[in-house]
Amino acid sequence: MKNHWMKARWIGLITVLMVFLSGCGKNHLSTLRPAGEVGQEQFNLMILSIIIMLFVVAVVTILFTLAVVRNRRSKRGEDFQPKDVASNHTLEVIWTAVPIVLLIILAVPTVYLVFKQADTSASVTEDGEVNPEETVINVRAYQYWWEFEYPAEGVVTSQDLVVPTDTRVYFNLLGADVKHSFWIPAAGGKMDTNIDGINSFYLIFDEDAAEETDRLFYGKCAELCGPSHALMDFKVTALAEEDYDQWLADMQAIEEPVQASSEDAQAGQEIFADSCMGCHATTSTGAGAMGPNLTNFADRELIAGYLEHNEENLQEWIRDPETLKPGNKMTGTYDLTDEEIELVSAYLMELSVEEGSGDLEALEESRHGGGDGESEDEESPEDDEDEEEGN
Ligand code: HEC
Ligand SMILES: [Cu+2]
Repeated sequence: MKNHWMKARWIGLITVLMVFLSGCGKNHLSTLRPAGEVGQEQFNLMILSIIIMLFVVAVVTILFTLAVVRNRRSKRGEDFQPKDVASNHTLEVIWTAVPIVLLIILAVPTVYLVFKQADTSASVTEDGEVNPEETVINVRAYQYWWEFEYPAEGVVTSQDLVVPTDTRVYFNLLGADVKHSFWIPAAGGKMDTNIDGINSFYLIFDEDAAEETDRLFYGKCAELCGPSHALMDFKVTALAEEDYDQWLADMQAIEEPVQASSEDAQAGQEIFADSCMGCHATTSTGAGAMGPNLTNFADRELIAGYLEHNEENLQEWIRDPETLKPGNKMTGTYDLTDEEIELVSAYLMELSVEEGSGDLEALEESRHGGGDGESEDEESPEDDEDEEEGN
């Protein structure tokens, strides 16, 4: 009797777990819901290997069960000896040939896709320059943040990656300090960012998939790189081609640091020039800096890759980055009073490039539920963020 109860409890537990798991697989960060061709190909490969695995498991289980059931002592008697099939020629041929065939079935598409997805030859011209016809982005991974350079356009940004939809986006990956790994689960990857050589691949972001997720995908560092590895996130905004071009033009237009408008922000700008400018650029040029480029800081989705973007969090970050992101390279490099922190954050909150492109502002509002309900998607990324950050 008790045994039956134990069984029922297990079934209950497993059912609850399954319901729980079905909550996984959000559009904007799941490998299981590919957002483009590369992700889809990798997903298909996963399915193929799972089918082959299940086939092997099924065949072995059936043979094993048959052998056990048919040769039971109670049925066959005490002295029964099963037939000796050691070195049976036919059987040996079968169990050598079948795995070889299975491995070939797995190997052919795998090798084909490995080469196909690593083919970035279109991203360079014949004389080795970046091809201006293609979207090429140089990614540099730092402990614990990301820098994105658009070499053909001369634009640099950080933390929030902006890409066009429905076209190949070529990435050249490099690590600045230790080895990291670049991963946008919904779109494909991952690939290591090494220190001593560039790794390249491309991803595609479908326009339809982008619309479903309010144009926001999640990116991650997928290589344990230090105490704040888990906080080394970035966001990907996938825009239709013309909005993307507009964004690039807006970035390019900022050739000089934007003059702060309010009085507080002006005072903040001076503090920034004294204490922060050494590491942070406020024009969209110059890759390889000590800290993230802040040209479009106010337009970003998050602060430091994971904090909700508001002035309170910004001040907290400037006051005590070490608590928020242990081991980061900004800690202890300046000494500001609370008042100075307020002024400098007032300045940073003015660093926006999106005046020119109303579409991006509308997008921002729909992501944050401020708009008139463009985001019907009940699994909008916003919901998820609330869970993750526990606000
Ligand atoms: C020694 C170089 C250095 C100095 C000086 C410095 N920072 Fe930073 N800052 C960094 C680094 C590195 C990061 C990235 C930290 C991380 O996420 O791991 C960062 C991140 C930030 C971020 C988050 C950026 C983003 O895109 O989310 C803000 C905002 C910021 N710093 C503001 C400031 C301000 C304001 C000052 C001056 C009071 C300052 N920093 C001084 C190096 C520096
Ligand atoms: Cu990392």
